[in-house]
Amino acid sequence: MRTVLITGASSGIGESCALELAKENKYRFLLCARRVEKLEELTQKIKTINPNSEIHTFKLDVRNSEEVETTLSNLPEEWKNIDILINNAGLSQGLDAIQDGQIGDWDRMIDTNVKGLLYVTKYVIPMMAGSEQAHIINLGSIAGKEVYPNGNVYCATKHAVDALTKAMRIDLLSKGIKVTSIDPGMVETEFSEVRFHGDKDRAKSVYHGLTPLTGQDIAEIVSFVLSRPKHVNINDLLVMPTAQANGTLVIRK
Ligand code: NDP
Ligand code: 8X3
Repeated sequence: MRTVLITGASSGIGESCALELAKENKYRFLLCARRVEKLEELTQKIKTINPNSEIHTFKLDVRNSEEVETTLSNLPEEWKNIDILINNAGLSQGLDAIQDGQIGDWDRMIDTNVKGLLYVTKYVIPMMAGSEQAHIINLGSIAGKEVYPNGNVYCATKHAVDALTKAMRIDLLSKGIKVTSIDPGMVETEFSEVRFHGDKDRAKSVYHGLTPLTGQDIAEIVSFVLSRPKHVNINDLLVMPTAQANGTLVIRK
């Protein structure tokens, strides 16, 4: 059994990854997010798929470095060895021109997508020391490859994730830890609702007239990436809906 820690498992891509990997009977799960009630619901769903799954859920705000250190160092003894980290927790807030952006939105994106990812990674790496198949998967984005109008700070955070993925791959080479970036285009999750501060209609309109990716699509890719033999690493995987050519160009019918 490989122990996988998924951040942001309460929704979207993180939740789908847990459900997909649960089908395989090869993983035990450390699942965290701020909304613990959602993690309890997810635990029930996983148990339906695989009643024997071992799961430990806990509350974690990745933005708080002290909370990350204390929570991870106080995990129960049987959960102190980690094979796989899926750095998935992340968000976009606002879609405004740089001159109109809100400082609170900028802070939340930078603190979560960049600093949060760094904090979790820092404290998990030592927990991977005994692993034969250690692997870190970072959720990047098409927004980490291109910049689109009004995407400014979100794109900057995902460009930072892209740089950190490359840096981790270099620095962790001697430790035998694989590092992969999965970079999706539009995936229909709670992402747009969070971006538009709870405006469900505006969020829905993002996906109107096209077929976006689903969390399940990304989870199947994560499963494939994790299933490669020890000598094979997928460095970087860019995946788009067929209806989306790049960061800006979509075709709606
Ligand atoms: P969701 O909003 O559905 O899920 C985001 C998850 O991140 C939630 O579980 C949320 O949990 C968690 N999260 C947010 N802030 C924090 C925090 N401070 N501490 C801990 N957990 C946090 O969006 P997605 O599933 O779409 O997003 C997952 C990742 O995929 C993100 O990194 C996103 O940038 C990336 N991505 C998404 C794309 C898309 O189009 N949807 C495309 C490309 C990349 P909670 O609120 O309970 O804490
Ligand atoms: C999320 C995808 O295109 O909304 O990272 O930036 S996009």
